[in-house]
Amino acid sequence: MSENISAHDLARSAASQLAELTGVPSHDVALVLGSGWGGAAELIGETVAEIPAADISGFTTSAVAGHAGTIRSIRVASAAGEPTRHALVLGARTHLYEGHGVRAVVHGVRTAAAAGARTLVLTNGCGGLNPEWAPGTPVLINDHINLTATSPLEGATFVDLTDLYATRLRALAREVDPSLAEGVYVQFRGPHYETPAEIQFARRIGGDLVGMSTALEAIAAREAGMEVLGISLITNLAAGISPAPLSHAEVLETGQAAAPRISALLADIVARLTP
Ligand code: 8IG
Repeated sequence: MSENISAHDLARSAASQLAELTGVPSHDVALVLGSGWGGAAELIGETVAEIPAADISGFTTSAVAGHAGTIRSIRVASAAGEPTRHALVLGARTHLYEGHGVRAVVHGVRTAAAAGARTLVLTNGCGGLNPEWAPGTPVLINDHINLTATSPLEGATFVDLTDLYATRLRALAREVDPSLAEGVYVQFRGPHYETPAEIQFARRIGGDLVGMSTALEAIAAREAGMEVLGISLITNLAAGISPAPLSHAEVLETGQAAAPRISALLADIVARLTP
């Protein structure tokens, strides 16, 4: 139990450092920007402060190309007459495969919750299992399957994960783009991509999207009482779905090509989020 307390204490002290460094005492919404999603921050609103994640307690610097290691506080562009809202944009995701443990993976989410955020938007780049979803397609996550064999929760913390990816927020996202498809996200540990046999397994157990993030973060967010929206960008067809081998270069290229559309989508969604 004392270990559990220290993970949350670390998040609370990170949140107070953030409040001090950004000058924004409390944030309303937090976003984790994954592969391909980095451009969205500019469109969400005016950046009030940008802080290297390494300056905040508990954050490890990410080694993955395409993952920005900064945390931004953004004043959300809202309609006239609406109260000003502040978004915390975590460009620095820690992946389980980096080997810093599951606490490090969810520290950003816990920090965002401690900073006041009641809504969390998790984005990622992923592999697609449906051949009709071309690379560059954004897909709403409607549920997940956690194949990491771990949990961010410590001790007898029995948390309900029904409607983890809030139906309400998915409906709100579809108001912005009615063409958005939905699917089940399967988190693997990585860092290797799957074998074609593992992708067939993921299909048979009900998966639509495969990746190396998000599920553990969503669990930690639910523990913290946040409402979660998850959106994946399909950056590649999963192994064996297309005959082409997978490459991180392809992932980055697809992300760049899709950036204008998905950034605008995300900004429109954030503008409509109400606590
Ligand atoms: I971007 O095909 C991206 N991340 N596990 N499989 C897994 N993670 C991914 C993939 C993929 N594409």
